[in-house]
Amino acid sequence: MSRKKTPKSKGASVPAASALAAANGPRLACPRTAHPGPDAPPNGPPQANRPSLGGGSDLYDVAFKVMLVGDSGVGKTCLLVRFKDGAFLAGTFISTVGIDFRNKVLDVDGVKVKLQIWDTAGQERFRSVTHAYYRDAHALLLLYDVTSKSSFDNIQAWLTEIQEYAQHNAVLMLLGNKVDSAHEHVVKREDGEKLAKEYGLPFMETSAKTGLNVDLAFTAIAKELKQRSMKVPSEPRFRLHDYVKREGQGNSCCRP
Ligand SMILES: Nc1nc2c(ncn2[C@@H]2O[C@H](COP(=O)(O)OP(=O)(O)O)[C@@H](O)[C@H]2O)c(=O)[nH]1
Ligand SMILES: [Mg+2]
Repeated sequence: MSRKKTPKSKGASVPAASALAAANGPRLACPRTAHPGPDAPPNGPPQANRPSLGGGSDLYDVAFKVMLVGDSGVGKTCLLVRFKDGAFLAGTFISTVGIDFRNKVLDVDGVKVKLQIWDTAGQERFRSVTHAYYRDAHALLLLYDVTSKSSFDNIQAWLTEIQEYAQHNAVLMLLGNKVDSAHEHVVKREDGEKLAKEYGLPFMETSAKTGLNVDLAFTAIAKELKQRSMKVPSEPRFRLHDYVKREGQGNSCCRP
């Protein structure tokens, strides 16, 4: 975590990743908005206590790194675009290459929390790029696609990776994305809930297309990280699992 009032950037891609661009053929993905300026550090992610980001005028009190992980095509980039820009546009030929990040500052109980969200490419060939970033992540959002059984089956492999490379106390959340989809939901909500329970993870179904539970997922992470970093004795303890269960729309607890 970093704690410094500093201007924010909109994000940047890592030079090493661009070298991989040629190897990554185009595929369907949601489009991104104008690409951010070259404010990423040359040798990996910004250090936690070093305000390495510039440009823009938003200030923050605390900053955290969040990683989006999961198979290719589950909707990581779309989820980030939905959260950052409130948009969903399908069918453009832009793909995530290696790793990329965007910043967003949230107001959490009067504290400005900057989330620096790292969007990874799920392809095997980029795994080595991604591994280097796990250790700096304060939180990881692990996605599968409710219309893809294989993306769900691979969650265990992703969890193994996370256990191996991420910090042991990183905040994790499991998200079943594309819940809006007209395609058959081959992964039922109950399957997601069961897996999440097995691993002690908070869980929600999301839609980058409609925005269902997208802001909530990031807000929940921001609240948890903020609470962990700024222990205010008078503040009631934030309980991530309870918050997600209570606030998540479409959760089985809240259906009629
Ligand atoms: N119906 C639906 N399609 C989605 C959703 N999220 C992503 N997609 C589509 O799934 C494809 C892959 O999305 P993308 O964000 O590139 O996946 P990534 O490889 O995990 O980053 C694109 O064609 C998106 O338009 C969603 O919530 N609902
Ligand atoms: Mg992507």
